[in-house]
Amino acid sequence: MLLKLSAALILLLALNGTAVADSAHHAGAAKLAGTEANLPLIDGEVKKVDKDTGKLTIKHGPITNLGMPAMTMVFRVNDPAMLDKVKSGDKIRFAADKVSGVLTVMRVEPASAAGGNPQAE
Ligand SMILES: [Cu+2]
Repeated sequence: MLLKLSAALILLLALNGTAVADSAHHAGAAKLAGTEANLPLIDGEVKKVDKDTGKLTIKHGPITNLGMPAMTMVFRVNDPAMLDKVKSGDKIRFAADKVSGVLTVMRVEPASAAGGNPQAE
């Protein structure tokens, strides 16, 4: 009787575990698909460009999607080409997210682009 009960319990746990793993998998896939487009653009100022390590030091405003207050800190960049687009002292707007636990700049644009591009008119 006891043996039968534990067998049933184990079966239940196994089924449960499968369900949890499955839903986690789907949630992860959905997050990946929509992540970058949904990230808010943060105001920042480039303090340092480090092409050797692929990192940017940015003085940034609050990053709401990461729950981070304004500060100056180092970010990894998602694409090394970003390091050629900015230089120290540039005012930028950027999106940041955690990629494998590392704070990463996902996209960056000059702050002036938001106010209208003269070339587009
Ligand atoms: Cu920060």
